[in-house]
Amino acid sequence: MRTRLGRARGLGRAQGLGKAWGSGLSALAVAAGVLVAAPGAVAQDGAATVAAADAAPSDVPAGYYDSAEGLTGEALKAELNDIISVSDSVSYSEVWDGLMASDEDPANPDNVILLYTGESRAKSLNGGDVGDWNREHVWAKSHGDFGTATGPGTDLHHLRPTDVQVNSIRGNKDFDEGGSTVSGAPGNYTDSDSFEPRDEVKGDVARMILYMAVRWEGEDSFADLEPNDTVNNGSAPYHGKLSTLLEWNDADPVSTFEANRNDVIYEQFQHNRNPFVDHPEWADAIWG
Ligand SMILES: [Ca+2]
Ligand SMILES: [Ca+2]
Ligand SMILES: [Ca+2]
Repeated sequence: MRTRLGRARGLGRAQGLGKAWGSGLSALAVAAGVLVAAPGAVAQDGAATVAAADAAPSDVPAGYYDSAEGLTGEALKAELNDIISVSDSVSYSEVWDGLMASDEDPANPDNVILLYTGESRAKSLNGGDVGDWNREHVWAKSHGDFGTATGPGTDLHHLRPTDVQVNSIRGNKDFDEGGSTVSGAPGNYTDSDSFEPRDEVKGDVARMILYMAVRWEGEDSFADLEPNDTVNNGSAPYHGKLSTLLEWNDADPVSTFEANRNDVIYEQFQHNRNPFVDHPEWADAIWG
C-alpha cells in the first residue's frame, strides 16, 4: 500500500486518533466502529446510498472548510478554490494506483467498481483491450483540451474506472437525460449529443463535474473549466448540462462508496477534497 501520509496535512490528527490507516473503507470502518454495508448491496450499486438522516461517513479534517462557512455564490466558489488548490498531483501512470485504491470494491480488494455499469472487475484487467477497464475522464478531457498531462487530466476526483467499450460510447459527450440504452451498460442512455449515467451514479457525476469547475479556474497553464446549460460543447472548456447536473446532485445523495473515495484521495494521494461530496448543498449555493 503506497502512502504519502507523511505529507498530508491531516497527519497529526490521524495519529492523534490512533487510526489504523490502511485501505480506505476498511480502515474507516474500523476507526468508526461501524460495519461496512452488506457486500451484495455495495457490489450491485457500487455506491450504497447513505440514508438522508445519516451523516456521510466521510472524514473531513477539522477546520478544513472553516473559511468557506457562510459564503455563497462566487465568494464561496473562490474560497473553495483556495482551499482545494492546496494539493499534490499524481501522474497519469500513477492514476492507475489511485483508482485501484479509491474505487476498490469494498467486498473484494482484488477488484474495482466500474462507474457506469456498477460491475466489480479485477484490478489486474486494467488496460485498453475489450474486457479491460480504463481511466474515464468524467469531465471529458477534450472540453478544455487538457489531455493527460499532470493537472486536470490526472485529477483523481473526476477519474473513474470504466469498461473500455462503455467509455468509448460515452466519448466526450456532455451529460443530460435521454436517448437509448447503452450497449453493455443497462440503465445508461445516450443520444447524439449527450450521455445519461445510471441513477446510482448521477449525483456522483454531477459532483465530479462541479468539483472540476471550482478546482480549475485558469490560474495555471490550463483552461478555466466551467459548467454551462448546454450540450455539444465540443472542445470548449465547458461541460453540461448544468440544470440537469443540479437535479442529479439532489436526486442521488452522497453514498458510502463516494464518501470513501473522497477520503482515500485526500489521505493517500492528492490531499485535497471534493467539497460537493462533503457539502452537496454548496452546488445550489453557487449555481442554484
Ligand atoms: Ca441529448
Ligand atoms: Ca451515487
Ligand atoms: Ca473554473
